[in-house]
Amino acid sequence: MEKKQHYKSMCRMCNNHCGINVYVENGRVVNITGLKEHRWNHGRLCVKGRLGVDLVNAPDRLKKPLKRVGSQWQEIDLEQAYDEIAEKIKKIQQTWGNRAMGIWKGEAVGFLTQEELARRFAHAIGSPNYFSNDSQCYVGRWIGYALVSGTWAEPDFANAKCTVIWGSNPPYAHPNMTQSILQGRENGGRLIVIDVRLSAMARQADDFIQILPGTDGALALGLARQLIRDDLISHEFIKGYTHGFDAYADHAKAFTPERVEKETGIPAERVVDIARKIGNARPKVCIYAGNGLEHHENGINNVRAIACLDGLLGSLDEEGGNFIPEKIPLRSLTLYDEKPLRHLGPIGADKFPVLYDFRQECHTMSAMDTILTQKPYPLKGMVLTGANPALTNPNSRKVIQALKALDLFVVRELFMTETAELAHYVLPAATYLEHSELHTYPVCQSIGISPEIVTFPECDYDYMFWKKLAHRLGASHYFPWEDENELNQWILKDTGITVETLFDHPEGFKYKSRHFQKYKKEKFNTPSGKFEFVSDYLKGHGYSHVPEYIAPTYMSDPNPEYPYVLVTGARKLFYCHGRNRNFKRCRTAIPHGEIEMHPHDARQLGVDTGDVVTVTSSVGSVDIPVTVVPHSHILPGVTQITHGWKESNVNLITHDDRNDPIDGFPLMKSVEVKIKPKRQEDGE
Ligand SMILES: Nc1nc2c(c(=O)[nH]1)N[C@H]1C(S)=C(S)[C@@H](COP(=O)(O)OP(=O)(O)OC[C@H]3O[C@@H](n4cnc5c(=O)[nH]c(N)nc54)[C@H](O)[C@@H]3O)O[C@H]1N2
Ligand SMILES: Nc1nc2c(c(=O)[nH]1)N[C@H]1C(S)=C(S)[C@@H](COP(=O)(O)OP(=O)(O)OC[C@H]3O[C@@H](n4cnc5c(=O)[nH]c(N)nc54)[C@H](O)[C@@H]3O)O[C@H]1N2
Ligand code: SF4
Ligand SMILES: [Mo]
Repeated sequence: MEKKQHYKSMCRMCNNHCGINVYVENGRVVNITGLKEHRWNHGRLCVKGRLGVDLVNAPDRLKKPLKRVGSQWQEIDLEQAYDEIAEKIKKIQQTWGNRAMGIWKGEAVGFLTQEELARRFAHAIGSPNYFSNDSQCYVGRWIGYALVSGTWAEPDFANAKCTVIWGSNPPYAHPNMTQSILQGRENGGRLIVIDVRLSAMARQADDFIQILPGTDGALALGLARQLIRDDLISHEFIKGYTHGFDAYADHAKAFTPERVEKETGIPAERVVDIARKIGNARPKVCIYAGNGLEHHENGINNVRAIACLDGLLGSLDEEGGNFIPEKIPLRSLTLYDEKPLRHLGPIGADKFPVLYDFRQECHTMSAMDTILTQKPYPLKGMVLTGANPALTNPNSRKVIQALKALDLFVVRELFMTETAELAHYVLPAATYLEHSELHTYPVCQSIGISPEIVTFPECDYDYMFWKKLAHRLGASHYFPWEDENELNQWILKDTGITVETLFDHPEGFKYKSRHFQKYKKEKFNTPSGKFEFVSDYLKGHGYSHVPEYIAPTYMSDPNPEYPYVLVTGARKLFYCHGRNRNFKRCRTAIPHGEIEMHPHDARQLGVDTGDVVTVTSSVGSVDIPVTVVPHSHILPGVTQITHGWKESNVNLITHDDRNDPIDGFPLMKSVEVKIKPKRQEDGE
């Protein structure tokens, strides 16, 4: 009998890359446990991490390339599939031009190398049209923070005297972060949670501030006003290293505690109290902004208003504050310098230039309109890997209609998802246990590598896929590396670290020890080189230079037809977006979607837990079972639905065309809806 083999690797069931032990018997992954010595997770493994075994061995995994023939799927040889796809890409390029092709990477293939490969391939074949899940994920927060301080810093929770978790639920979404937050608390730090719901994190808090959806900017400005009035600010930081303080302070003046109460629903005296608690802990204050702040029409400015608090408190790049990690000089795979293509009009860059300036990302929502209208030019082909936009992008009906209208749609997947079903070719992908990947951990300033542990014959990993396709499209010189091992060596070349060293350090190789207050020697990565309370760059693009507050529409212009406000996407423990619904043990634990509803609203609607309601916005309707939550969980009139359920897909009712004007994020929270009980006679 074959001996059990043991590998040390990194989990990729979400983007946390926890260190793991992987056990293999007779070529089959049989167990995954947490890697004790790993710098990041210290042996902890969350419930999704364990599901890696279910993922790699799933009976419904795609192992053969499939081609659509009429309404049927036909198995096809892999090389034949590549040949046919390349021919079809060439035809699109010849007929409509290179920019008629789009490339899309999703959350599952992640960031760093996999993201850069997708970006590289797009440019290698002459198209500026790179799309991803990121333009509705962390990019809003990233841009919001980058506008203010040139970077999105990493909170040093363990050493904080006061931690503010704002619109995030780490116990479900970031298990490791939770450990550092609780460590800070054990060390005597205070924990403040600002959320629309009494989340798992909020239940651990010293102070839970329940806020109305989308009104966070008003609170941030109110806190700023109070901190300034009480003189709980860092004069040294403001004087030495910032730009635009007076204009910002002047703007904040209007946000009296009473005004904040009116905008946010938070009692005025609590605003004053929280400001004092935060101010008195300065500079050891960690503020972490989560996904709850995105998907609003004033999202970026709300994030900017929060980011500005770091400058007031002088907590940026402080121990126990928001720490700015130092980078490791990895070689970049993107071709933006070598082969810039902005002149070709990346989709969405005209409407949302800030998104393209900061991220070189195209706008996925605009892509759907472009496919359907051929304006500003035809987008005819799409190659997508590791995403399921038919379920995860707003306005699913339009997404499906658009993706179906493509001349060529290629999907690389593990499973036959809602998106894969729309494709012309579905190619089986390799899981994270089937290829080797580099990953950096900014908080620990360390880097790790994962080994290729098992393989399946026709499940190419991403690099091999892009390489084989590029070779058929006359772009082979952009993909010269024989395999991932050679590629990883090339990426590491300027760091002085080798692949072998990384394999010798499964705990993560520390590339640098931490230094604080680096701004005393180096400039901030902003146009002024300073911390920017106001942005002249934004002003140049016609936006407000101060982080202005605009109330969400359901507050400023309530529509009696849609009396409830819906937030979406609060993470659940077992699921990651559209993933894991095909695993039995997940379905047993959380069998279906739900709308979280206050008892008062449930009573008014005459419904109880388990009853199905129809939720309707101006975009569409969805039927979903009710969960009546405890009184303190959510405010009356506010509801929540998590995305990712085919049977009750909330993105059927979210908005693709109501966007944050700065970064183009879609309105998927603060959605105005009406709710009706679904009666038996309404049918299924
Ligand atoms: N209403 C609403 N919608 C949201 C959000 C919200 O808050 N509310 N959140 C948004 C956010 S933050 C994000 S990040 C997006 C995520 O949106 P997507 O990127 O579409 O994420 P997933 O649904 O996880 O899709 C990942 C797909 O990749 C497949 N996969 C898994 N591993 C691999 C692999 O190794 N290789 C390949 N090729 N495929 C693999 C999985 O089977 C899965 O179908 O959703 C967004 N959608
Ligand atoms: N288990 C699991 N883990 C995941 C994921 C997953 O799908 N499942 N997805 C991963 C990805 S791609 C991402 S982007 C992260 C996201 O991780 P987080 O940023 O932590 O996002 P959530 O866990 O959705 O928590 C968002 C919180 O914001 C609250 N909220 C909603 N609207 C508002 C608002 O207007 N104001 C305020 N203050 N709060 C609001 C919600 O009630 C919720 O508790 O999670 C990652 N981790
Ligand atoms: S948090 Fe869980 S799913 Fe995410 S990488 Fe860590 S163990 Fe894996
Ligand atoms: Mo995300």
